[in-house]
Amino acid sequence: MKHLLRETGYDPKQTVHFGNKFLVANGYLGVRGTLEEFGKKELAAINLGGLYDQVPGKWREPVNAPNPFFTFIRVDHQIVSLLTHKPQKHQQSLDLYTATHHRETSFQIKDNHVTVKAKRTASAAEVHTLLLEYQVTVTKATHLEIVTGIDGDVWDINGPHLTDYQMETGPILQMTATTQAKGEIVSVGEVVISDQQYQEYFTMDQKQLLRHLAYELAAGETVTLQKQIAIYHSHEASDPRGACRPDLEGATEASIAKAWQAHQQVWQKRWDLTDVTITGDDEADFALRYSLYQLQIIAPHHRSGLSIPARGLSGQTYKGAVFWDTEMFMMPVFLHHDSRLVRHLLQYRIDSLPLARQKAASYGFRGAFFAWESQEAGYDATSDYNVVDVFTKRPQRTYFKDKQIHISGDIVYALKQYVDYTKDESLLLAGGLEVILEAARFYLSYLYYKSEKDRYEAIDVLGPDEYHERVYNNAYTSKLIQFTIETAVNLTDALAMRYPAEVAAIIEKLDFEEDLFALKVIADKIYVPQPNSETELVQQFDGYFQLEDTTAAVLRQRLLDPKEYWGGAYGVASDTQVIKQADTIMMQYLFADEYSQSQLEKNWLYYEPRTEHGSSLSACIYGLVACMIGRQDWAYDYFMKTAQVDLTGESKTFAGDLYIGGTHPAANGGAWMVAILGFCGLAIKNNQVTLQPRLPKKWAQVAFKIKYQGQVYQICCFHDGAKITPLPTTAC
Ligand code: IFM
Repeated sequence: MKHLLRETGYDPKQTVHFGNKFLVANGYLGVRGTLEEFGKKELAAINLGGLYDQVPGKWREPVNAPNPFFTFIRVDHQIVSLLTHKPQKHQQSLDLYTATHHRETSFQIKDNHVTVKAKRTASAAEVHTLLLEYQVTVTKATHLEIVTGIDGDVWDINGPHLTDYQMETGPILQMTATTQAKGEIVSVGEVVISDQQYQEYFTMDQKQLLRHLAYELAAGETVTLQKQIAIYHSHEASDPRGACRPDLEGATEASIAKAWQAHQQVWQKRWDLTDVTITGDDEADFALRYSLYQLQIIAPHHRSGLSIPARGLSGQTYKGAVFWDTEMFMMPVFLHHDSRLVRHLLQYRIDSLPLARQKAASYGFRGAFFAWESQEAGYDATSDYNVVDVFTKRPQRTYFKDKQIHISGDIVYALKQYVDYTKDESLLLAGGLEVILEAARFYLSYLYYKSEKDRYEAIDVLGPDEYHERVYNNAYTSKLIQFTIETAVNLTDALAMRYPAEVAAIIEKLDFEEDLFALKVIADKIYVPQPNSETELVQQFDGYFQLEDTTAAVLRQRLLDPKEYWGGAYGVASDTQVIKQADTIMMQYLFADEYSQSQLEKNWLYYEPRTEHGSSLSACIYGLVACMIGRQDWAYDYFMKTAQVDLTGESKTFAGDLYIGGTHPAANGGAWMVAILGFCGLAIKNNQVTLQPRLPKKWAQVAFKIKYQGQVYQICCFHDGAKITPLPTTAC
């Protein structure tokens, strides 16, 4: 089972892509896969999840911490690094099983062959701990200086976010800085242990604090430096500077070795449950494992109430905000392994309820309208002008924030999935039901009663396909509204039977009696576009079929500038049937039981050629539905595209000067969904684990585990059946 990602040779053009591809993270922070000597020009960053800052006039985004991995060498007083010298050999690798980043680089400096090896990680056992082992070998007697410290001159997209740098030297090197807007404190400390004698001195400038370790090495000697790092910020500790100290004081070689071990043990346990093995297709096998790696490094195992941004912890793109990506694309895989983690993620939405209420009220509605680009406590960071027109350079009005109302329903959908899968109703009583009721109340106040048709319509909305704004009766949105309202009514009734006092208290607290009655009255009058009786097609929104019928390829030829935005008021796609991503097909995937095979197939065949797949959320949904209609041959390419998105780096990374790249956790989750829910056909039916394998031709077998109702199942899928074994028995 391949678990090593390796790239050999050094190509500076790959630096940005490798920063994402070789990411290590632990749910608390992400360390971009740049090299130790790199700085902000190479987009080196330690991205702090959930800690945001705003510089006046710029977008609000997460903060990057000072970089404590910053290290380079001087060989006989001359700096030697990838930024100054061509390497003789270079390789960078990532061990997925231990979430450890490795590099090995050798330089020929006159007749001295100098080799630098480093490995580093962000501990999964103690999330404030980061570890670096740095090793230098020389073939000639050398005066070697290892310069290592904390680089506070960090890369920011909309910064600088840190100010008022405080520096301390001594056995613990520490840099503490303050964010601009809210004065949050970020503190980074480090200690080093060397296996050789050295002379030490410190240097500092405004944003950099370095220790210089000077060695006299004999020919053939190797020096190894162990570095332990602590990072805390104000969300985690009232005194972040002080919090770092106990972690670092008294560090020894043995204690650092123990920290490495503890980290590896956590990962061993994680993979034991989550790994998937695809036999017969090594490329797919590795791509799926890599996708699972990307998801696990960013999952907030350590803290409830934190969620996952759309670009994970790979940087500040998309303002470090949480989108529907988490609920609809990442939660399914997490749910099958770790319901506690899903609870952590859902808690984030429960905690966001006050701001969701405020957002609804700000538009004149009642209930809860959750943030489209959600930051801490549910603050909506979506800009009214999310796109810049390439021709006029003017910000373009977009309606993602105002009209993508399906977000509240997406959250309800995820809550319901959680309860159905775990049977844990305690989350409902601890805020979950309030989210559902307030989402339903929002839709109740949003829906428009069309008297001549005696039905409720969702007008002026924006569905998953972001190229068509402000449409009427988007099927996806309307279906999610109907689902939310039905869920609110049914769950309240069901829960009231088991927990009458608690439910009565919630209804009273929300003053919901009348609204509950109203929801019951309108529930079966909500208009959701249905398949046409002849064509079996569901129209994406009113008037969609009347738009110009063309393809993404044709639109590409119409572009005057390759970076033009396709949607909005004047985009090339806006007046055509070309859509950005799965929309009606997404709805049919979520509610597949309500459609016949023929309806699913006809819609797939209609919408796919009209889909640009301009979002990394699209391919997996087409792959899933292709599996559902028994077309695994169609599904395979969508699976590979989804599973390899962060390996190939083939998505856009820059729009003009704006960096928009990063990792794609929704696609990573989508890869698992296509493989396990699609190709293996895993489903829970009548509280039973069921499978309906429809494997791609070259896959001989898929082996994986899931945890359902506290029981771990080992599952093996073949072309002609499946084997489900409750553990501890080993199956494959
Ligand atoms: O949530 C998605 C959206 O559906 C399409 N644009 C990018 C967002 C973040 O991934």
